[in-house]
Amino acid sequence: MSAVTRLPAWQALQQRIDTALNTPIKSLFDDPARCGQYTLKVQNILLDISKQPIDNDTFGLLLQLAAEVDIESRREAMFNGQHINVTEDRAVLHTALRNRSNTPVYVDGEDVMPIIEHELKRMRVFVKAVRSGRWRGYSGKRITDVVNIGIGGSDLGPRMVTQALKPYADDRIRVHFVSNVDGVEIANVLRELNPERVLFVVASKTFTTSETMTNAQTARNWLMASSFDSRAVAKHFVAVSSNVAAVKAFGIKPENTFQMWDWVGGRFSLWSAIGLPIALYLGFKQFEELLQGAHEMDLHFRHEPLNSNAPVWLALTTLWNSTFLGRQSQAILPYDWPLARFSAYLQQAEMESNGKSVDSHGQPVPYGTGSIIWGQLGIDGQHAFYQYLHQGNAVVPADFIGSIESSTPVQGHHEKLMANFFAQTEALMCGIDADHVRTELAAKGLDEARIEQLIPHKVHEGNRPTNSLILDRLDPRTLGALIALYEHKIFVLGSIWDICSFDQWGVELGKTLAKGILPELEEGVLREGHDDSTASLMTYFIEQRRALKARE
Ligand code: G6Q
Repeated sequence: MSAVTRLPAWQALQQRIDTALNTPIKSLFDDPARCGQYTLKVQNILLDISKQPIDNDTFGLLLQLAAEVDIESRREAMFNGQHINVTEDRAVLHTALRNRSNTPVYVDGEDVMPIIEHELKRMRVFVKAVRSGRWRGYSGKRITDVVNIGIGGSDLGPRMVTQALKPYADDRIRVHFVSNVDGVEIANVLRELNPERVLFVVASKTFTTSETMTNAQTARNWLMASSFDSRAVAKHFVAVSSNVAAVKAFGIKPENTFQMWDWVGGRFSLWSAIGLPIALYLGFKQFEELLQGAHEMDLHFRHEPLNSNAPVWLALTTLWNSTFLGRQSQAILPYDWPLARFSAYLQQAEMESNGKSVDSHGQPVPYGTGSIIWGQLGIDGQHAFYQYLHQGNAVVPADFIGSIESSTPVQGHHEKLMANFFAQTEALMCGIDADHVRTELAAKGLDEARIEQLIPHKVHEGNRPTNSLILDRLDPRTLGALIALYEHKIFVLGSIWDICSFDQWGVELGKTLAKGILPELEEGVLREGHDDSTASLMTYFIEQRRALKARE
């Protein structure tokens, strides 16, 4: 038995599983206090967890469990720069990147705030130069397009945020993203652009990531083909990295290189210079608003008691559904078009962080950890996969996210959108029983035999858990808070599961194998040691490629 499963609250929670599975969620509302009790308003975000299979006793025990694993001390350890990323022996300080309180944050005895402020200042100056047109391309033309070249944590955050805050952008700068090593992506992006007016941001903490380096080289060649002068690189390339030497070797000058540090994890890095495309697209003031919103959520998370702490609440709903009730996936369903990429963003944040099966001491964990995160815009999902959510034989807890005010109001649209938000969460919880279906079909004049035949197909069992998050509006500050809310949720879950949420060793093996396989594909010669299946697929690929080339 692991240490956490021996805790009194964990043991008591196990005794609550049957009750939770056999109590209709809607019956919990017999308690008239429930709505108020399970709703929190933090900054511009209303969080309602009342539609969860969590009664007062269970919630009390979940909070007790959070206290028994000493979330408070773990939280302080993170904010105070202790090396909570134990396997990489690093601090985890994305919170310092958005610390707007003018207070020091120490890593190994050194206050990191001055270097953060310094880098922010450099970003501000650079963003102003580009957006004002003072920074010009090699032929003297102003920059109109920014292309971020990066992948994973160096792509998903800025890509999601720039889409989410599009209504706050002016038309000075367009922004594009290239992450995939499939040449189709970069070719599609470059086809639309004029090399004299493009700024490439090569975003890579390590500056060794093969996809990013390949794309950066292709972009460089594309620029050279138009400028015929390697000095043009200085006008059209900047980098964000912690590997200054590799950036220099690529040909980007130190003055065009923005720093990040080893205590910033890739998937938590949009608050650093990795957010440069966001600032270039929206202006630095809006970027600062994003930081401010996240900082305010940090203050809430750090100082609010567990029983009124939004990230803790969100984490406990997932813990209960996944680890105790065995629901392995979770859907993220925004009813706010700008959040179209939010579930893709959270997919990395949660799954790379908490997709672990050993605890911080390297022992196998005997309970379910990180959920499978998936989703897309709710309205589109309704016409695609909601059938499964309502009547599939696995229960998928879902977070619904909507806003009071649309960031781009269009007459007659927003109420229709939100009517669906409320309808779906109501339907998922309340369902519709056989009597209801019978009455409905009888009213339509169907005969009894047909009615009985249809009933099992039309019954919705309901009892499907959802959280509702309602934002005042999706502005930069609120988005910052929303992202930070989920980041801290991930931290709380990792702390309870006692796993290291800040490493990602599981992505290494495939990368290493790909490095070995590349020369085999290029040279067309297989080395020993592949399993039979992979060897025969590679042989097929090599032969087909040879045949293709022979035909060219
Ligand atoms: C995130 C991961 C990973 C990383 C990418 C890109 O937490 O570490 O997604 O961001 O692999 O790495 P580089 O920024 O080093 O290119």
